[in-house]
Amino acid sequence: MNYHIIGDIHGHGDKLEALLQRLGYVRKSGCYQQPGARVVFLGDFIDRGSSHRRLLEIVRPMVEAGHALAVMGNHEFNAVAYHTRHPQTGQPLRPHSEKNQRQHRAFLEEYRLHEADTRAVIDWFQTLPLYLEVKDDAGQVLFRAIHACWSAPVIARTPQYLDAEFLQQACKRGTQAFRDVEILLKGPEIALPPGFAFHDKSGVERQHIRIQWWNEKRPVSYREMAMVPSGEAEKLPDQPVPESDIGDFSYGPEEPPVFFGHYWLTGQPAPIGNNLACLDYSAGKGGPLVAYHWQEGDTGPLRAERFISVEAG
Ligand SMILES: [Mn+2]
Repeated sequence: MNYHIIGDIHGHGDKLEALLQRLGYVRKSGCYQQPGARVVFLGDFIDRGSSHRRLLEIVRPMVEAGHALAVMGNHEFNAVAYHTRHPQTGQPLRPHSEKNQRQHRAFLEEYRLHEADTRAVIDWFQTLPLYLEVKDDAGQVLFRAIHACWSAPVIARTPQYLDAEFLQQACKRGTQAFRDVEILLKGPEIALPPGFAFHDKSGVERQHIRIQWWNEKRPVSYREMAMVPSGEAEKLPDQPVPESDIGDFSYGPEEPPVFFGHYWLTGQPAPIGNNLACLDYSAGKGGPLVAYHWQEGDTGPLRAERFISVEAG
């Protein structure tokens, strides 16, 4: 089996259709397919673009017919919470605040609140796993897929699918479930020591850094562990990060390859490490939609020449 692993689409059904065609998928009886090949979607289907319906009418049939697998992104998680009410209080699990509404607006323009087709799509989001291992016929793991961060200890204590009770827990700030879902779907962040800060891409001053969760150097400094815009790393301390902050994060070279999205990368698509590849190259903000072609029988390091991008639909 060949696999095409596809990064964050964010409402751009035109880019998805162009990429699938480029990869050799053909629409038959309303469903894109290719003999001997399957897609793995890394989540964040929604929010931002203006062709959600077109996109979801491609993705859902592919997953339901077994031509694709998919994991949940933070935007699908938020959507499930936004459209689900707490059974006791009757309040939405994600408040309909101005900020949350704004983040979700592009989706809501195509799928209106409380309508039956919206409910159907949200129910489908809830069936998506938080993490996935793709195996060969002999049961050996070929590779892993997750929206933002593969952390073995977090995954070990987190259910693969969101049932009603876990969903309620995960929407409650301060719970273990809330923290764990943030790590898996948004990636871990740690606080800088007092007095330190950097500026993010929008120029906003921040005291928390996103970390390279795969970095297994120990001890490791804040500067080495941080994912910050170029030029900002020098502002970070050269002192070691306390183990209590990063004990759950590392990804050894002997582990199966892991594909993830979420990080809004730019530039020439390439692996982050021999067994690590991020496939989010900002399709939601004018960037290309990117896939990785995993060929049957692949072993050894991931390769830059297996990345395939389309700029526009
Ligand atoms: Mn994301």
